[in-house]
Amino acid sequence: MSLYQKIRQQGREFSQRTLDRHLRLGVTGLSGSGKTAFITSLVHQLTHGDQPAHLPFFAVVREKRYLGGQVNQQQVLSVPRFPIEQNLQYLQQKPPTWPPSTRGWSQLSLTLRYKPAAGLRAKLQSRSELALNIVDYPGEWLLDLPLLNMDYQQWCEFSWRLFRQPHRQAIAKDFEQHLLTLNQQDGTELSLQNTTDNYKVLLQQFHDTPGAYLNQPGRLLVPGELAGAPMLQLFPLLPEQASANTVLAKKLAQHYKSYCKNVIEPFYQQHFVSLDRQIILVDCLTVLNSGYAAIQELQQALQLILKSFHYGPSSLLARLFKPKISKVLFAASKSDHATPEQHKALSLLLQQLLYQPLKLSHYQAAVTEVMAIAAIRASTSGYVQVEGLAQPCIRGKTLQQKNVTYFPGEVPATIPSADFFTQHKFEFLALEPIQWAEHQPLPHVRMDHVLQFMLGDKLE
Ligand SMILES: Nc1nc2c(ncn2[C@@H]2O[C@H](COP(=O)(O)OP(=O)(O)OP(=O)(O)O)[C@@H](O)[C@H]2O)c(=O)[nH]1
Ligand SMILES: [Mg+2]
Repeated sequence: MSLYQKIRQQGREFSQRTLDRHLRLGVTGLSGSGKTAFITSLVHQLTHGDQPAHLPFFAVVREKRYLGGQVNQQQVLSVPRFPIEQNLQYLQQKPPTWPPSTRGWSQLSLTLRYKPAAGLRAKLQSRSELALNIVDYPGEWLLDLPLLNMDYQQWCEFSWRLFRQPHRQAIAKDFEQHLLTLNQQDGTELSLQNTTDNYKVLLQQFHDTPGAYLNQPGRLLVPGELAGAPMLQLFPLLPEQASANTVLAKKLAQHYKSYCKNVIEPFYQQHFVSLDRQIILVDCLTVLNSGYAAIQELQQALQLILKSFHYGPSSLLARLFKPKISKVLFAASKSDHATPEQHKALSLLLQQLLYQPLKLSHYQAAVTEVMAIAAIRASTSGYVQVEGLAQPCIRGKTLQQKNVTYFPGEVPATIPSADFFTQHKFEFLALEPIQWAEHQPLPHVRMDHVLQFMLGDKLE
């Protein structure tokens, strides 16, 4: 982006923010939590969903004041644009499929038009506008944020404590062995690259292990435009190796510092520092499938990530010069994998999972809410008769393209104990999207509640 373009864009945003007509919505979640599906649904609901029956809880639509939303033309052509049209195409295929996992960052800006409800704005204007900015990125990159609060030595200690957890230990054995035989005075390019390649294999194995969420650095898994950059030659030495004054330890500490300064810090500044509102998506059902250790690691990951955000009330001056997140929605995503009467338990489970972070954000005075949602509903719900009794069930298509009608099981309202998991197995199935045509509203669960919580007050 040229300096001139940057200044122009910033100027436009500044004037909209001065008028309080601009909102940056942060969509936060680990890889696979449903960020891309959520943004796709949000944009489609805002640009097509003006039917009160489809979004009954979204006041501006229910009150027939919504005049429509429009995706803005990208002002700066070098900025990657969120591929909304392609994502919708995936959902329209026969059979429909989910948009692929995200490999780089992209953004989209929308203009929402509405009739003000009452007050001064309604007296002065027959229509008003709100600009909405959203960014998508690979979930793996989010896990880099906690690295900003550690130095290389601390990261090595943190990593090896993690790698010694029961669900990771066996997988990390080969890499540990590799490090033990490594010449600690060899800081050559070839040696660094070789061990980095080994570490990359380990990270990929972790990534494919259910419940192993905390895989750092994120750019080793999804390098984006950084593929081949020397600072990506990065891996955690064993803590006793990292604290020794060797050529290798010094070189890796240098790469770590450079990675934090040149990659994580700018990414954080550009996309996370000035958020106004945030939705945190958590896939609680998949983590239940993966067991107790997975739940603990998910909690740890969320707790670490949420420390990176600034929460608090938003005055106009604060919004302009020291932005803070004033509203946070904790959403249990993919709730359509469970039957509707289980959704209450699902949001209670999420609330418990986030106990620490929630306490933190309450403490810092953001308005928070917890709910179970599905950005793009992939099942229909109903009842089947079992021995004369109506049993709730859902219908959908598995990823193996098999039509199924079943009761996926009860969702525990609190985190089950480690013992419970030794006797009980949760099996919430992943489902393919429902066949859908673009002129139809995109099926969802509680996206109208999400929109009302996130945007309702700005569309008054
Ligand atoms: N049933 C159902 N499945 C969903 C929903 N949203 C996401 N999924 C499933 O979750 C998978 C991951 O969703 P994404 O939106 O790609 O997740 P992401 O957070 O963008 O993941 P990364 O791009 O890897 O960071 C999808 O491929 C779907 O299988 C939903 O609302 N309902
Ligand atoms: Mg994605």
